[in-house]
Amino acid sequence: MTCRTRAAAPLFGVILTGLGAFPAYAAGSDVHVSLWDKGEASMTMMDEVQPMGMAMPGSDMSMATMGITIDMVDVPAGEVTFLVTNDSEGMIHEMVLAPVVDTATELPYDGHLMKVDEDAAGHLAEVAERDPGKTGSLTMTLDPGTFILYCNIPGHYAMGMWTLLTVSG
Ligand SMILES: [Cu+2]
Repeated sequence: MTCRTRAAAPLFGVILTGLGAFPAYAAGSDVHVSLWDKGEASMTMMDEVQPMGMAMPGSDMSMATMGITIDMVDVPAGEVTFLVTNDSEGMIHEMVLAPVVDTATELPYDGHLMKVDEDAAGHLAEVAERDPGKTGSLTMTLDPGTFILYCNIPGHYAMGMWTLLTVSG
C-alpha cells in the first residue's frame, strides 16, 4: 500500500499542473469598449460623407466621425466580458453584438430607418442606449469566429460606428 501511495502522488501533481496551463479559459477575457464621436460635427457630416458601414464600397474609415474602439481585437474562445464606456460628451450610444459570417458582405441595412436590421443580422446581445459618460457590461460565452460590435442609433453604423472582434479556438 505504501508503495502505491507514493506512486500516485506525483501523478496527481502532473494533473494539477496541466490544468494550470489554461488560465485564459478559466479567467475569461475582459474587452474594454469605447464608444466615441467627434461632437456636433459628427451628425452634420452625415449627409455629406459617403456611408462607412461595414464593407461598403469606397469606405475610408479615417473619415469616420464616430466609432467603437476595443483594446483587444482577438480573444480566446470562452467567457468574454465587454466593459463598455460611452466616451461621448453629448450623444447616446450603444453596443450591439452580432456574428459575422463573411466580412466582405454588408450587414442587412434599412436605409430608410438608417439602422441595421438587427433580427436579420443575427442579434446576440447588447449594452443598450447609454447616456454620455455612462458605462455598462455584458458577459458572453463565445465560440470561435468573427463578431461585430456596432451602434444602432439611427445613422451611427453608417457613420463608422462598428468594429470587428476575432474569437480564436
Ligand atoms: Cu452611436
